[in-house]
Amino acid sequence: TPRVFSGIQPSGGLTLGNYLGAIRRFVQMQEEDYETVYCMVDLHAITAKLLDPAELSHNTRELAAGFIASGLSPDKSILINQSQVPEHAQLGWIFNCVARMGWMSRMTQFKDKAGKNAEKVSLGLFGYPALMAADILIYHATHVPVGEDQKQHLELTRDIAAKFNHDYGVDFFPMTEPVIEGAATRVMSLRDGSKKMSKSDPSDASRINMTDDADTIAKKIRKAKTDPDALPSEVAGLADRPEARNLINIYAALSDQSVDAVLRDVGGQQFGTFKPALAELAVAKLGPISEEMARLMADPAEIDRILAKGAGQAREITAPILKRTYEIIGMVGS
Ligand code: AQP
Repeated sequence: TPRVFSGIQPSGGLTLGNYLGAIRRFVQMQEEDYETVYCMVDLHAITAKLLDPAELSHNTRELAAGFIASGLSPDKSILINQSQVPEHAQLGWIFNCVARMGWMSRMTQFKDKAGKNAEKVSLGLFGYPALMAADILIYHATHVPVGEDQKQHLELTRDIAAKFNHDYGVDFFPMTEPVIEGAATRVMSLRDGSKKMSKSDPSDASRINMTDDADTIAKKIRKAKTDPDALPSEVAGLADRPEARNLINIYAALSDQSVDAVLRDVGGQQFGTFKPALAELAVAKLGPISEEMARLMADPAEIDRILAKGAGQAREITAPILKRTYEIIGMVGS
C-alpha cells in the first residue's frame, strides 16, 4: 500500500487554512487505499521562536484534538507527535549533510519568515525543509497532502532523496508526490487578499481559528476585506479580485462544490447578502469540530495515550529505515 505522511506545526491554534488546505484531505486519504501517518511537528514549531513550554504542550494536544475531531481516527491512521519518534531528527541530521546551502537559501518560506532579519533567525528555521524531508522519507512516504505553500519544500524533498540515492549509488528513498487538490489549497488572510491565512499573523481578525465561536466567526467574515462590486457569475469575473476570490473559494470548499457551481448560485449578489450565508456555512461546518475538540481537550491523558500508541506504531516503520540508512552511509554498529 502506498504510504501518506503529512504534518502540521503546533505553533499556534489551527486555522481554517490548515483545515481546508490540509486536514480535510488527510481525512479523505485515510478513507482511501493508503497507509496514513499524520504528525504534530513540534520540532518544527520551535524554529520560528522558542515557545513557552506550557503553550507548546497545549498546542500539541489541541492539534491532536483537532485532527481527531476533524475525522482522523487513531484506529485508521498513525497519529504522532514528532519528538516522540526520534528517527525524524536523526534522519534530519543526515539530510542536513545532504542538502546544500544554496538550495535552502532559495526557499521562499524561509525568505518570507526571515524577512530582512536573516542574521537573527535560528539555524533551525533555515534547516526546516531538510527536517521536513526527513519527516516524509523516514516513512518512505510516497504521497504528501499539503497546501499550495508547501510545494517548493516537496520539490526539495525530492532533490534530497535523489542526491542521497545518487551519491550512495542506491535506489533507497522514493520520489514523493505532493497532493495539492481542491478549491482551497491557498486560503488567504481575511484582511489582505495577497497574504496567506496564517496562525502566526499578528492580526486575529485575519484568520478563522478552529476554536472561534459562532459570533466570532460571523464577525470576522462580516469585517473581511472586500471590494464594493457584486459577485460575478463566472470565474473570469474574479480575476483581480483576490478578496472576493478567497471568500468564494472558502464557500466552495466548505460546501463541497466547484467554484463554478457556487458562482452560478451567488452571481449578482452583494457581499452584504453573501457574507452572512458564508458565515452560516462556516459555523455549521466548524461548530461541531470545535465542540468535539473541547470535549477531547477535557481529557489530555487520553490524548497522550493516543500519541504514545502512535509513536510505538511509527517506530516499527522508522527504526528499520533509519538502520538501513546508517548501513548505507557506513555507520559502524548499525
Ligand atoms: N492559508 C492556507 N491555505 C491552505 N493551506 C494552508 N496550510 C497552512 N496555511 C494554509 C497548510 O497547512 C499545513 C500545515 O501548515 P504548518 O502549520 O506546518 O505551517 P504553515 O504552512 O507555516 O502554516 P501557518 O498556519 O502559516 O503557520 P505559521 O503561521 O506558524 O507559519 C500545510 O500543509 C500547509 O500547506
